[in-house]
Amino acid sequence: MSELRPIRKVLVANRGEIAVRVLRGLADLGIRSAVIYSEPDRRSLAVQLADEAYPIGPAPSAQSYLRGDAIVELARRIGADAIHPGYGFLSERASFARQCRDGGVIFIGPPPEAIDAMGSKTESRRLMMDAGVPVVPGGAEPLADLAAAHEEAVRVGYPVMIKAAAGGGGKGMRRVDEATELPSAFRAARSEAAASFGDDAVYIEKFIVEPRHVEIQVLGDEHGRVVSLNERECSLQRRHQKVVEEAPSPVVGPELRRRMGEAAVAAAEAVGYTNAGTVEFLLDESGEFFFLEMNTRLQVEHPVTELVTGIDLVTWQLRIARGEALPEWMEHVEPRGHAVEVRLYAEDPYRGFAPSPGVIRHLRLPEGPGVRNDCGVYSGGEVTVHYDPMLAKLICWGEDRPQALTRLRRALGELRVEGIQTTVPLFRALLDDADFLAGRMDIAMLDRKLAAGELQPPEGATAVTTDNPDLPLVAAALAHWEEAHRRTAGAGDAAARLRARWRRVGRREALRMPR
Ligand code: MV4
Repeated sequence: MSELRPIRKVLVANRGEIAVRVLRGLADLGIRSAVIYSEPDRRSLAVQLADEAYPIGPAPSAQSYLRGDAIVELARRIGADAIHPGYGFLSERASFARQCRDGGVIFIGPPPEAIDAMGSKTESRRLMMDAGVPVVPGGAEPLADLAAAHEEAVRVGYPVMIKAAAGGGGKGMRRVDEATELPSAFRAARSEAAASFGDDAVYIEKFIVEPRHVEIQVLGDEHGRVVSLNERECSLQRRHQKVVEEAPSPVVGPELRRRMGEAAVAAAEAVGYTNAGTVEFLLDESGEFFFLEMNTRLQVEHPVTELVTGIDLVTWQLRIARGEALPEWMEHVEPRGHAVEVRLYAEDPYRGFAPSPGVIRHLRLPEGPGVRNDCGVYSGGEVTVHYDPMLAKLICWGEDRPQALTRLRRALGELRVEGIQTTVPLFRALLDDADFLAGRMDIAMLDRKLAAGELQPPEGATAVTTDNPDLPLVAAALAHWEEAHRRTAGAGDAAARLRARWRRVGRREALRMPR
């Protein structure tokens, strides 16, 4: 094996759970780690776990985690051979990948040309059509004017979707059901595209009704091999934010998996892709799938793929970046068992997902067979309003989907987060939802159920209180102590202090209950 470029030290240009995840990958390869941190992150878990940590600026991302120049300069100064961008922040900026290249620092990700090619929806659609990857029916050219939009919509057939050419993530997107709605939707999509991307170009696609979001994980090396590591089902999302992901998809069998995998590999090859990437598809009820976009980074939900393939994606990102070749066996990886991930956000799901910053007064993470936590916080740590509210991911593996879900139920029962509200009660509710349990879902299901007031916390607040497995223990301990105290009446100050302490435990337990 020729290791063309030794990597001895890596700068992690990110924060939170993904910085921690990358640090672990570095440690597992015996590579020295450094991390940047903003002022509010100075006591973060990533800072505590890294071999070296460097301040990068104040809270606003533009003055800290997005300072590409300063980050490349820092990497050079501290002798880091490479930068891992994590997800978000600089991870999908071709300009940053170029800055790294120009500065002689390895960018752990795809070449800037591949990021650029996938960054434009119209360009990537053209490339995918040429590569034989199925795309949603529609145009590949920006629409000149309203007349062109009318013509295209009739050709494609209503309902249609107007999308920003420069877009992604749902911005500048409008569903249009009939011709009368087209003029206002066209204008709205245009101005939103201009505001969001500085480019008002829009195009038209057929609207796919109630599809699933199924994506394929790929890895590409620098020796011409691109492999598919199979699919993740990501339909459970709220307003374009994924909430639950799993692998494999409950509706993808070996044949569809093979075809989607081949399409994803063709997509990656068409843009000269290397490193880890994800090809997103819409999968309709008939089993037809359509390329949506490619995410040119490591994704939040990568652990479900790791758990069903046994492949450590972060260490492979590093190995690819130092020039290693992917082994031949990676062409034939089948999912083993089933994995489910839930994202713990510091948000109150029953108050409109309002942010819930504060100090984490107590954190008890679940453990045991089939349980993995990718967590960026700790007991006593503070959650601020400055960044994405995702605190941690809980990922459970089982031999099959029912066992994975049973373990998730067990793990959620063990989990305690005190001091802030989290999305945990929503997951408990989902585990009682017949559609979710049956694997029936589409991209609109979560929003639909939330709007209908479904997915309330199981049995309501008081019932949950009696469910708390700790309360009987506390009660028994208190009774035992009081009995002992009666027999040694007059034991004095120590006993009074102990009694006061038990009362505090009781009060804390009461506060611990979900509201
Ligand atoms: C679509 C679609 C239906 N038909 N395109 C949303 C974000 C962007 N990445 C693409 N999106 C969609 N494009 C056509 N032609 C439905 C969505 C969509 C969606 C896609 C994936 C995951 C969640 C979604 C939620 C709402 C809409």
